[in-house]
Amino acid sequence: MTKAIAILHLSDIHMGSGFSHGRINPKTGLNTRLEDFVNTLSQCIDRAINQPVDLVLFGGDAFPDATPPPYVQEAFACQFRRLADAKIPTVLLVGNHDQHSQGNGGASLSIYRTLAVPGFIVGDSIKTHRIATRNGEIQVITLPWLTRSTLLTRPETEGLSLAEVNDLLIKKLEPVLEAEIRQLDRTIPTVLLGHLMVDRANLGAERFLAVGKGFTIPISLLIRPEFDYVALGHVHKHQNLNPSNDPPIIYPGSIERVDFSEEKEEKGYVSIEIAKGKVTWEFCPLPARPFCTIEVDASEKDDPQAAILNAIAKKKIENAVVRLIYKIRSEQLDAIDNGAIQEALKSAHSYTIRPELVSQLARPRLPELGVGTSLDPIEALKTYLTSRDDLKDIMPDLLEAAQSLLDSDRDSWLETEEEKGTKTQLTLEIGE
Ligand SMILES: [Mn+2]
Repeated sequence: MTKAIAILHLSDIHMGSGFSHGRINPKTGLNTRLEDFVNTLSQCIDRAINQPVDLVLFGGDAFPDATPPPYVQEAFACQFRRLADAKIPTVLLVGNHDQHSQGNGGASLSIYRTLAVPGFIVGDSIKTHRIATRNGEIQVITLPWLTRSTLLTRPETEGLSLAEVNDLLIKKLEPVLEAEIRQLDRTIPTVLLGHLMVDRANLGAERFLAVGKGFTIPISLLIRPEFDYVALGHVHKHQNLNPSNDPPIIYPGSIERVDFSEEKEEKGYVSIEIAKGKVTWEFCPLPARPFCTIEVDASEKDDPQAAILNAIAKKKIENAVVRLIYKIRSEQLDAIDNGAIQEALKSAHSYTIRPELVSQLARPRLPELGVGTSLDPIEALKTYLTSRDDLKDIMPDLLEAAQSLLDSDRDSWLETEEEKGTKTQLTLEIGE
């Protein structure tokens, strides 16, 4: 009977994001959301040290981007350093948010290799790492977020549609992965650690968060008898893509809610026991801060204020990040007492209030987009984006993504210009 190796698998930390959902803690001077992320991460690390586990696998996306402010990097490093102190081997996989996309800028996590942190491995290439743990050896194949520049040259993709580029990438990836699989030691357990979008994944929040930069991997590439466990990152909603568990193909999901799209998702990490040919895993929930959306249509109510207060009273808002969205008619504006609404929301951790005027919703907000004017979809999108100052930075990417969608005959999540630095959001919620 061989000993089992205990692994803690976590992913998508995104430390430093969502500051708009927090406030400054007067005691520390830090945004409370940074403190939340540090708190949940520290609970993962506590578990790893207290159990103790033999190996920690991080599935990628440490920060919102590759150049986080120093104090955010430090907060992250302080937690992972505890693993190094406890002599727990750790693999840090590079996700799409960790890659610097301007040229060959490296990744935010590469510093851990540069500093030669004992026991730390940075997974920024497709490679097999043989790791000696307290309970035996294990091999981990790292498969970081792939961009088309990883596997393809520019001339190869010239003139190809997005779908064709996607297919070509998969064709290139297959033999590379196969080569790693061929040289595996069949006598010790094997984990594939990948930051990727699997075609079977239920997108959850990443759909809104990062966009479809990059391509989709068919699950058949991951269901291999050579793998005892497939540890994934990228999708923020926890899920097992292979319920028959041969092998388990697991997204642990993010450890904290990054935005409101994750409101209803449970957050946590995965604890694994692995021996060659035998694996068990368990999702371990983390006390992530709750998010709460309160939507009220008060436009048909005699007493809109009472309707809004009622809706607030029905929800558990204590210590939650709350957003109140209510609809009223412009004639009802005088009946709204903002002070009283704010008082009712006082126990929330933070809140935003968004009134929507029904009469205003009924007619187009941009005259250029009104009835009787005909615009092609791109012109219409341009007009809309020009009116949105907050989207100005990503406007070129959005237009390009929209054009690609129009050009391709099927939905494709592949971007056309990998060199673009900004994160494009393909799923534009008009009116959001
Ligand atoms: Mn990601």
